[in-house]
Parts: sequence; structure tokens; C-alpha cells
Amino acid sequence: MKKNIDGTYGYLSKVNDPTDLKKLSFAELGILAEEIRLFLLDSVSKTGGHIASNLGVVELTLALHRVLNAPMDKIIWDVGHQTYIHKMITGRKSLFGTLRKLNGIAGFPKTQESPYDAFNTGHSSTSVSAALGMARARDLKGEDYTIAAVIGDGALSGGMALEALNDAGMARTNLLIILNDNGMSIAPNVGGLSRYLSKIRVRPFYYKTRESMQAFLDSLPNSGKRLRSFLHKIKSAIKSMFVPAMFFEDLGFRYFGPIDGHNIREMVRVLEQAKTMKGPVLVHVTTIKGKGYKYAEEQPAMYHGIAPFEIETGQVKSSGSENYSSVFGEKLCELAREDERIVAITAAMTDGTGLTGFRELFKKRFFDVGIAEQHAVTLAAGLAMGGIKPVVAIYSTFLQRAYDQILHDVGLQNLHVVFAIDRAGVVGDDGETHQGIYDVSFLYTIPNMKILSPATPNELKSMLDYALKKHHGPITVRYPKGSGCEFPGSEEPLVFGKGVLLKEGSDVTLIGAGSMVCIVLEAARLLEAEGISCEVINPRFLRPVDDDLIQKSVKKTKKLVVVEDVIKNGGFGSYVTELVCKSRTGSEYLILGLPDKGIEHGSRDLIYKKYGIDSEGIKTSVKSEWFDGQG
Ligand SMILES: Cc1ncc(C[n+]2csc(CCOP(=O)(O)OP(=O)(O)O)c2C)c(N)n1
Repeated sequence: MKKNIDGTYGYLSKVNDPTDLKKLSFAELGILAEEIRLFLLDSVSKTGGHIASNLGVVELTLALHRVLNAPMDKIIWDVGHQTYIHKMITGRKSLFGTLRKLNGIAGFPKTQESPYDAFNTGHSSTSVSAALGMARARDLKGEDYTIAAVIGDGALSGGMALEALNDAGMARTNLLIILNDNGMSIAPNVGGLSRYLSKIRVRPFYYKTRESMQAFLDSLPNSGKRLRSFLHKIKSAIKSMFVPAMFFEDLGFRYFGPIDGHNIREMVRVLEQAKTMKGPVLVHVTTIKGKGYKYAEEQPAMYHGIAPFEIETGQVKSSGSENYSSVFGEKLCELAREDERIVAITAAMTDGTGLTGFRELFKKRFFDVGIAEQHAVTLAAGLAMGGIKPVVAIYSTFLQRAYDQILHDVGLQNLHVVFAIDRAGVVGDDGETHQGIYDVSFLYTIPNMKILSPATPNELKSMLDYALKKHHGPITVRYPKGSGCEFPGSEEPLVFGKGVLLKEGSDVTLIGAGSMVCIVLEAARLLEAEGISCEVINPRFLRPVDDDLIQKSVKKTKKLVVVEDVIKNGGFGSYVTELVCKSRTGSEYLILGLPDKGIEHGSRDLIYKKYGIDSEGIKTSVKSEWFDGQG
């Protein structure tokens, strides 16, 4: 390995696109892999990002790009968090300082960013469906190129992936599936399928045996149907001796594996062969999550997605202040101590949703279902039907998966399921596929659903208290990423359907939903400094909304501003302004929120600023709408 004078790495600096990989020997590719790990660590330790998964796929990415001819051949990366190496070797390594920053490169594949990114991903388990669709499109158009999906063992547990395998196995189309099996989802993978994969992982000699047996069978004279069928039976018998149930082959795939995913030479050999095969092929590769960086290998879950950290010590640089997820986790434990009917459900996000403590304390009342949000919700419906009080903790963005389950299984049956929606609103760095900006709109369509949105961590506690002790029926408490603010008035007791008047004023009524309340209070301060008197309301309930409080205020001010960090279409603003319009007060209104397009990656503050929902932006909009020329 050689570092150039300008600090770049010897081989890496020569790789500008995947064709450059084809010029390197296997020994050189090995050195390149080491350089890539150093570069990755150096840059992600500064920007933050998904480090462990990327460290695990360095050799796999090099082998794939060595064998395939991208961008003509297409690679679809499931989830897409492991595409940093792919981005580095497809012309974007100089942009790594901008990773996940506003106007910088995204942390996930983006077709608009590069022709090498064949399909946008972010949510898990979509790659096989997408790849099969693209393969069928290719066939229908009479074209000829390779399409590969790279899917992790965690993503494989998602229902969609299994639906797609079911279809693809029987499809008469050429399709290459690479199963990147590291035994980990974010945390260790769970479920029967994962156990099945770990059984295969410990029998790597199957692949070698299978190959030598294939060679032996090929060497025999092709003498008659009976001998062939006899040999076929022997082959199946030997196969089942080594691998008890060849799930993938029985589904219709040609199976190769398990192969050491850190051995480039071996992977290139197998991928070359797999690429030329007719029909669907599955190459099972085993990798080590966090490979090459001690701390990430030891604690892959912690280094799955991480803030900037110190390479030498592995310490995260940001302060570990209390956040909404941990407030939720602690409060839920407190409530669960008092009521043994309370159970918690997560879809592969125990740590992220703050449920680690609950899992330790209430083992039997904790269910990690894997990446299976749809199942999580209907499981909760079943539990509620059976007299248990389930709390489903899911990030806003991933709950989108379970819309029909919320509607059909929970809402229509009016079941008491508590949805604890984490990462609600703008999430920042992960960008458009991860923004929690659609849940309010889609939850408004769910029969019987009540929606609560705390403006402070204390309000989150009282809302959970209410949802589990007093309420019956479907109820959502949605709260943002990170830590919140506190302000006077937030300690007032929670009353069903009631908001709180935080500040009286006469010129304009400002309402912020959830985390927007703090920003609205700041905007009010700025406006007051310019002589505009603001009344500020914290609605607490987004459904049912405190109609009386809002109507009374608007009657006085005649001007209503609703601020939300979700899409405006069908959001809280539309809901409130419809109510106000119905009452014919003749008041005017302004909704400040997000447009119904994808909202890009970038820090939350910059995104708020860009879309005019920071305090300055609110002030400017209010002034230009009604008070221009004043102040
Ligand atoms: C629908 C959905 N739910 C949850 C997540 C959050 N998530 C991101 S990566 C990941 C684990 C993926 O594991 P695996 O596919 O094995 O990839 P690895 O990180 O181990 O390489 C999870 C749960 C997601 N992206 N999509």
C-alpha cells in the first residue's frame, strides 16, 4: 500500500471507474481493498455514516465490478447503505467529504447522482423485486446484459424479498442474486430463516463438494436415461446429506455457496460462472460486518450507522444527550412495571427505538420480528385482540410499509394498539427515503386513529401514559429524532383532545405541530420584536384537534399560521384550516410545511431553512403575507 504525496492512496487514486479494476492483478486488488478500508474510515469518521456494512463489502464490491460491466450491467443494492465502496469506484471518491450533506453525495444509491446507480433504495428488501422487474423489461425489449441484486441476510427476512424470490425462482429469466450473509441485521439477525442460513454458513465444504461432484458427473458417459436419473438421485441424496433443505434450489435458483466474501479471487471465479448461467442464480457470500476495523467488528450494531467518531478510540464525537428514543424506552419500562399486559414490538430496530432496556427487563414481553413492519403491526393487532396492550415502535418512514395492516387489521377493528412513531418529521442525513414526513397524512385516513405529537420529552411521557392507561383503540404518539426542548406550559396535564395556549397575542395565531412548537415560539419572539403580536398554540393532539381553542384564537387574530415538518398535502395544516374554513370566521391562513416531493439529505437545520420552516423563515413568510411594510 502506498500513500501519494497529496495524501491519496496509490491504487485507489488510479481507479476512476470499474474498468480500472480489470487492469489489476488479484494481489493488487487485495492492496486496493486495504486502501479502501483506510479511506473509508478516514472519511466516514469525519462525516458519520454507515461504516460497518461498508467495511464488510469491500471485496464483494470489487469482485462484482470486476466481473460485471456496469453501467450497462445493473447492480441493485438492497437498502443501499452499503454502497460507499461502489460510489468510490464509480467516480465519486473525491466527493466523500460531502457525504450525506446538503448538495453533497447521498448515503444511498441515487439514479440522479450517477449512471452506475441502477435503482434507488433505502428501505430494505426491495432489490429482488426491482431486479426481476428490470430483467423482465430487458427480456421484453430483447436486450442482453446482466442484472444483479445484492441483498443482506437481514433484508432477506423482509416479506417483500420472500415474495420476490418466490416469483423469481420460477421466472425464466437471467437474474443474479448475491446474498451477502454476515449474520447481522443492524443487531444480530433473528428468526428461522436466519437460523437456516447460519446452518449453511458452517458447512462451506458443500460448495466444493458440489462442484467436484458436478465435474465427476460430467465426466461420466452420457449413457441412457436410466443412468442419468440414477445419478441425479445420488446427487440429490449427497446434496441433502450436506445441506438438509436446499431452500434456494427448491425455489428454483441455481445455488452457489457459501463463498468467503473476503476472497476476491474466489468470488470472481464463481461470479464469472454464475453470470453465464441461464435462469435465476443465487450466490451466497459470507462476510464479516465491520471487517478490518476492530471496534466495528466487535460492535457492528453500534457502528452500523454512526455519527463522526475518533478512529483510534472508536469514540463517537457528539455528546450523548438524552433523546426522545431513550425517553420513550424508559417511560415504557416504567409503565410495563405497573401493567404486565404491556408488550413491545420492534422490526429489527431495538437500539434505534430505545427498546434495549425493555428487552433486558421484560424478555418474554419483547418481540423483535426482523425487518417485517407489516407483520409487526398485524402481530400487534392479534395481541390486542387477545387482551394484551402492544406498543409498536417503528420509525415513521418504515411504517409506510404497513399502511394496509394499520388500516385493515388495527383501524377497522378499532383495536387498542399504541404506535410509537420515532424519527417523525425531517431526519436529515439519510435523506429522501428516510424522511418521516408522510405519516401524518396517511394516519389521517385510518379509521379510529388518534394522533398525538409531543412538543417536549415530558409531553412524550404524559402521552404514553395516556395512550396506555386511559385510551382504548388505535393511537399514535409521533416524536422526532434527537433531543427536544422544554418550555413553560409543557408541564400542564394532558387532557384528551386539548391543546395549550402558550402565549396570548392579537395579530396572528401561530400553531406548530410537535417539534415545531419550539421553533414557532422562537419565530413569535422574532415577530414580536418587530411589533407583530403573536398568539401561540401547542395543539398536542393532531387528531382530534382542539377546535375550540383554535377557533377562539382565530376569531380574535383573523390570521392563522400552521407550521409542520411534514408534507403539506393532507397534513395537519390542511386538517386545521379545513376546520377553520368551515366555521366561516373570514380569517386568512398560511400553511408552512414541506412540498410533496422527495426531501433531500442534509442536516435538519439546513433543510428547515431551505424550506422556510426555521424561525427566520416563518418570520419572513408571516411578514410578507400580511405585514409587509411594517416593522
Ligand atoms: C423497511 C426497512 N426497515 C428497517 C430498515 C432499517 N435498516 C437499515 S439496514 C438494516 C439491517 C439490514 O441488514 P442486512 O440486510 O443484513 O445488511 P447489513 O447491514 O448486515 O449488510 C435495517 C434494519 C430499513 N432500511 N428498511
